[in-house]
Amino acid sequence: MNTPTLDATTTTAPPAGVPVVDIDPFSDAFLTDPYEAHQRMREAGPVVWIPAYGIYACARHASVHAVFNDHATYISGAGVGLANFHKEAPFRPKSLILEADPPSHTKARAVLARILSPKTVMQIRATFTAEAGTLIDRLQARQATGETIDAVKDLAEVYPLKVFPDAVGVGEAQRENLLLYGDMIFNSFGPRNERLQKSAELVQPVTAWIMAHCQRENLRPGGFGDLIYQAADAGEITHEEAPLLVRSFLSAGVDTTVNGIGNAILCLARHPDQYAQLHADHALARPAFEEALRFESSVQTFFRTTSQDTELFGVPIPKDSKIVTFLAAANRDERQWPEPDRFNIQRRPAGHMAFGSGIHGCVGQVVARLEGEVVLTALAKRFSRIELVGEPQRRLNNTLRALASMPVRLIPA
Ligand code: OVV
Repeated sequence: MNTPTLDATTTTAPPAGVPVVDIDPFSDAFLTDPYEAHQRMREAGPVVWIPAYGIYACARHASVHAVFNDHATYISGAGVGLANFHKEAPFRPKSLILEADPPSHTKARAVLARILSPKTVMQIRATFTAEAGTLIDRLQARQATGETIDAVKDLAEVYPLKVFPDAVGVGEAQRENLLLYGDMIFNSFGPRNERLQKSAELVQPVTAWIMAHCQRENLRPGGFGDLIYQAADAGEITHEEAPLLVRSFLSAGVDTTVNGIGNAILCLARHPDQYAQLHADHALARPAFEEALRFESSVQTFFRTTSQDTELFGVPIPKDSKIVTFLAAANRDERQWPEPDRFNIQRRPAGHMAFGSGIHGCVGQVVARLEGEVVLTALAKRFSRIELVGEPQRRLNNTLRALASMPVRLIPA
């Protein structure tokens, strides 16, 4: 299970009083099927020790929730990946929201929260709905000519790559760059393994494109990106901070929803009884997407760093320790959910950790939910079944539960 990494990880002696779980959460085997290892960690205790990286880990819902809701003890400013920015320089300028703590986080958060508000969702809903319908009509027509549709490449990647950059105000050309960038960013929260090195090589030629699209002159007036510059005009943030906040949209806004939608479609394809309920009642689109987020969380892990010596569920943790939280494991904790390994769209999984929790809880979640809802609604309206016609392929990522391809047959109603 412990595949060697390119990291010079010295196995640190386990601190006393912490159960040791000997896993490598960034190995191919773990990322392909993490659920058994999640169970082992949850069983071992609320806080465990992973010797391969010398880190603490939380896999239970209660301990993940506790960490996220004590942002003063479990800080983000030292990075939310394995790297401790107190000990090594961040590989890119730190995100002003993700990798920040109050008070600076508060200001950035307020600007993004206003731009990505429920009021914004009311304004973009009609467009997002129409785009989902148009795309899926086109897929149905292509399928009618005998083509096999790939629910990842033709749908889960295409839809967010259309609507979200449109809303941010990024031009149409070379948008696929955002997928490469997202893959690299989410790999960068893990160790410097081969996976990160490969995606970093692939992204190298697109970095200049990403940075250029953080600049005001390349953002459509009135789009989410331009609204950040308007906040700078109003003095809420500085003009130097604006491009970095746009970068957060481009980092976090595509690969997350691509895989949220992909995972949801896979759940529904593998559970035809659940899809049948959705087909019969389109109002289940939203709860179905929510349940898919719980069942196959797009973002599997985030780290925090202790700002002081502390104790978590009786486990002493020294200052400046790294703690990995397994959002996806919390979402299947039998202490929290009845029959956690059952995908059930009638469940109302309030309190799931797929968007995190506390002051860093996903600021884009209303937009993510909108995308998931309208795609699942458009599918439910047109098709009575989604059949897998080939084995879905995973795209292994250090942080994301991601898919590379999923050949399907969409059965018209
Ligand atoms: C939630 C998230 C993921 C990746 C990047 C960022 C945020 C960012 O702010 O750059």
